[in-house]
Amino acid sequence: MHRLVVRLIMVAFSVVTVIANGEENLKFPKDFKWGVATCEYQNSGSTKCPDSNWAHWEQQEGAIKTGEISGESTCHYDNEQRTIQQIKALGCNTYRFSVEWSLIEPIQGEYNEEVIDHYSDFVDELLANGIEPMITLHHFSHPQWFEELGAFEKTENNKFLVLFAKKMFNRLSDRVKLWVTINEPGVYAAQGYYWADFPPGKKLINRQVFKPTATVVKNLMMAHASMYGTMKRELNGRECQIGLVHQFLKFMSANILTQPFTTHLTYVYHKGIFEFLKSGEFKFGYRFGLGKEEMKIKKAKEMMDFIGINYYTMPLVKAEMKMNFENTTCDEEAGEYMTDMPFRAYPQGLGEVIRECHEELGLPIYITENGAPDREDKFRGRWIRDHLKQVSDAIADGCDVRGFYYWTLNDNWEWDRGYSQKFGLYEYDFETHRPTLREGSREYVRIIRESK
Ligand code: GCO
Repeated sequence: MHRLVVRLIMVAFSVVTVIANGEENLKFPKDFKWGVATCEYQNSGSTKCPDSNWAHWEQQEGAIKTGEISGESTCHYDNEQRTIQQIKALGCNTYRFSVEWSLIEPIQGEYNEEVIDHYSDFVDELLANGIEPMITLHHFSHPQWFEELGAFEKTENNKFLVLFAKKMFNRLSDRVKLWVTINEPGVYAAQGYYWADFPPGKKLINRQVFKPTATVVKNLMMAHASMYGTMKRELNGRECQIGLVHQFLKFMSANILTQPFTTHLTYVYHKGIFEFLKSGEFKFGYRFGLGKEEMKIKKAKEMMDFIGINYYTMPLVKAEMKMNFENTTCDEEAGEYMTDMPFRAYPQGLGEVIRECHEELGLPIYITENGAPDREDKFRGRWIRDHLKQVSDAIADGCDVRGFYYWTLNDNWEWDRGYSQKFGLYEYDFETHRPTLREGSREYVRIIRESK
């Protein structure tokens, strides 16, 4: 309550800046956090992280649609200064990145202190450059030994992630104030167990189809709750905010025939989790033939200090589809367009989910990922402006959005799609290892500059 009052006073007194941005007016509080988001595995690849489940997975025939392996990617781990200079050139004052568990604990129980020191030094460097770190503890990649133990298929494995979280938190929470436990539990479970195109690629466990999706989501939620509780107990008076990042992936139907399918998919990726966050009651798979799992633990408010929204699209489905979006479309008459993945640009969806979170969860909000794959840089600037307009409008309506992290800094490894998707604000030359700011990205730079 006290924090809420302080926050309201701060918002009331903070000078709100108006940006003359074409016909649109974008307004952000003075203390708004401007960021970019990355993931270590996607940027350091299997060369640096050979003990990751992803390094093992991508070697399998057919696992990666482009037939590539991640290799060195953008050599993120060994280029801290370059990363920092790139972030500064954008005018950003915060950076979301992941600490790679498979590098830190490549063998169960054996921590590599050098790697932990590396992240600690990186945090110091970020802070010295006026960039606030936001750390993600689990971003799809984890040690292969954890995968071989059954990862989140078994509740008893959660303790390994909790121990890792505790170790990193104790080392860095004197300086890192923003923490994400798990990135996109819904996507992790759906890709790994429902579609089976991410590791471990299992649709069937004990002959029960789809049951694993429900079990894995449930265990991820329990892992989050345990991480949160453990980290909070380690605070010792420090002020840290700990949250969960969820992708708000809702599917819409282009025609009535696809409605049962879109309802089902929305449930798998989003609704089952969101209902749980609202009520504390988990009834995953209920009525959806997913294998039933039930539990009652805590509501979002009791187990997170903020919600991280990852938002890209609300796919418009025209026929039964696989997760490669091949049967999705857009409404061109309404000014919509397709990105390269291809999914449609649907900025109003971001406004909708921000309002939904504000009303239903009542927690501070960070937009922890938003961005577009746009190889030719045809619409990046427009995408950025349109999505930030939604954020600005939601703030004007009273939603407590505290920051925005663009996905992502450089073109990088897009999981099962290899290097085919160009999400970078910087175009990355994988031969010379040189990043170049894209024209469209200047819109982000401009909006940030004018909001300060
Ligand atoms: C995810 C991730 C990122 C992706 C990004 C673009 O949503 O899968 O958090 O790792 O690269 O979303 O697809």
